[in-house]
Amino acid sequence: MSEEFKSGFVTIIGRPNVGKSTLMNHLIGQKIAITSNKPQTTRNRIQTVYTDMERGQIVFVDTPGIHHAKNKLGEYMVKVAKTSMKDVDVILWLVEPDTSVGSGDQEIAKQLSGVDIPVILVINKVDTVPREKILEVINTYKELLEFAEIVPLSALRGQNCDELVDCLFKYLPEGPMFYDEDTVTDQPERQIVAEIIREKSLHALNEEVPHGIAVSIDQMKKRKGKKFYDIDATIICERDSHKGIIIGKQGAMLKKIGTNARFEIERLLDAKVNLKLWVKVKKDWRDSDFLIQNFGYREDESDN
Ligand SMILES: Nc1nc2c(ncn2[C@@H]2O[C@H](COP(=O)(O)OP(=O)(O)OP(=O)(O)O)[C@@H](O)[C@H]2O)c(=O)[nH]1
Ligand SMILES: [Mg+2]
Repeated sequence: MSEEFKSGFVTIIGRPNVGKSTLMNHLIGQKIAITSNKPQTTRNRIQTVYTDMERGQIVFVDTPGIHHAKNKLGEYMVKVAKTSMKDVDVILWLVEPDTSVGSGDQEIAKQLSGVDIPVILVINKVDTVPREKILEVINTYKELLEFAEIVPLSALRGQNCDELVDCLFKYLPEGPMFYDEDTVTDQPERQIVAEIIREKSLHALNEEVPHGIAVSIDQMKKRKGKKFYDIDATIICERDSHKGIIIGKQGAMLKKIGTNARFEIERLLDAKVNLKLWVKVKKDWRDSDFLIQNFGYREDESDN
């Protein structure tokens, strides 16, 4: 270990769908957080660890997108994101490469103006705009807030991501290794499995259905002496009509979700998987404190 080993916490915040989870996955080189083209994909604080034995260790915190909450789950998610800005060494604020700053980003800028932690602005998705536009976006945001750095990149393509890591090490203090070299995330395997099933549901379903979905793992057992898991999971939705859509004609939709999820879970666990999926309706669960907590979205998780 070198003398100037650095370490610290870096939170990733921004509006929904700007690419926070995609960026974190790319930086650590592994898919831990689920992603989708639907806003409000991430619901919890997800911590991952990047270790460079020469330079240091970065603990990334992926957070739910900050939005105007319409139900209790949304309020919980926004609270998780806002709380994550406390007690960190660097804040990464991700935005779209857009010169018109919406009210959501204006609001985030206001919040950030009060913190004395270095804020790095990440202009993501630069692969979607011409080069000239990037400069304009930089200038637009410069007028909004003072940033420690501004880094344009593409999380999806991995463009300029190494530069971001270099930048981060500039702002991290000297410090110890918080986690051993092999630690990648604080997420239990069971939780990642549930999230993979939710991701495949998000990918397969349209309109309002995916937002009202939660996944619970009812059983996850490894067969003795074998690389084989039996997993029972339930997809919870908010209405009978949604249940019908999730199951699909002769079970086709549920089968598709199950097949896609199983494929990825097998890779994660490095084992064969027998996945059984069920669908249950819990009316308006996103507005029930009891059910929200029951599905693993707990206040105490937003406080640490
Ligand atoms: N073209 C392009 N698309 C990207 C890039 N980064 C992310 N995306 C896409 O943007 C969508 C949202 O990505 P996520 O990583 O789920 O976004 P998020 O900010 O975590 O979203 P929430 O969890 O809902 O707050 C996905 O379809 C990604 O593939 C990028 O650099 N370029
Ligand atoms: Mg996300």
